[in-house]
Amino acid sequence: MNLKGKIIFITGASAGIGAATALAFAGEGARLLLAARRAEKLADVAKAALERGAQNVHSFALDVRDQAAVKAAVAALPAEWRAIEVLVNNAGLSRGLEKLYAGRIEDWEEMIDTNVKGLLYVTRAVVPGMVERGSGHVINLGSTAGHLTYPNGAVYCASKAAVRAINDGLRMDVLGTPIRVTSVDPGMVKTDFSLVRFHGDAERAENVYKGVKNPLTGEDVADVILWVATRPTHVNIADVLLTPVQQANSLLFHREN
Ligand code: 8X3
Repeated sequence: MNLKGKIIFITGASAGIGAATALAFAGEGARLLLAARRAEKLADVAKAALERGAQNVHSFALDVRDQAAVKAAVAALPAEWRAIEVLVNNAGLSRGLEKLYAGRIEDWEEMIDTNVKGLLYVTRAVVPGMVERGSGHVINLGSTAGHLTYPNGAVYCASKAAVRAINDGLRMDVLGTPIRVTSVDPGMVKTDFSLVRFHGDAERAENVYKGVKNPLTGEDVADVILWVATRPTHVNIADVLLTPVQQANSLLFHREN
């Protein structure tokens, strides 16, 4: 599908995979709807996207955990921004890496509220318009963690397993419409992901990537997201699992000293 002039809605677009995805779609001459909690960071992404070739950018602050805010933000979109062609449900995070019985309940709430409930709220707000217009594509950000649980990560892994189930369920529920539904499931990606997970502990975050040659970048994942979106409209890519070459699954890495 040619994305020139098409409206692409990306959540969590202020950094990492979200920001890289905004730039990738910008290169196709798309129109970008960018949302994230940090509005000031979004302004930088918007500027870069326009320089990269985006036809237009409309960005707004949004916390996907706030159901009323999600509903209101989508309802308040200017008329010329309503026909969303691609929704990239990217907003998500991990918090903590502890045994389940020692985990911080606030961390669990944040992951489940963002990765699962937030994704559902945005989907619920956007997909009816796609069905009505008879066109659209929902791209969910899953994870290798949704395919194989790792120790100390039960809740994050559960949230990504939920994304898998929601992705599959939505695809069944839009059957009979032209809507496409895809999950893009990366393994190790070098972004602020680990820094966020460890509440800003840079040393602990850096250790995650230690010895892993060439982890994925946000751009690598954005490239796959763009690929699934640009397939012919009769082709639905259900799921893409991608890792760095030195990662076999969410438990097994090759690390060099
Ligand atoms: C990111 C992959 O293994 O760090 O979703 O949880 S992992």
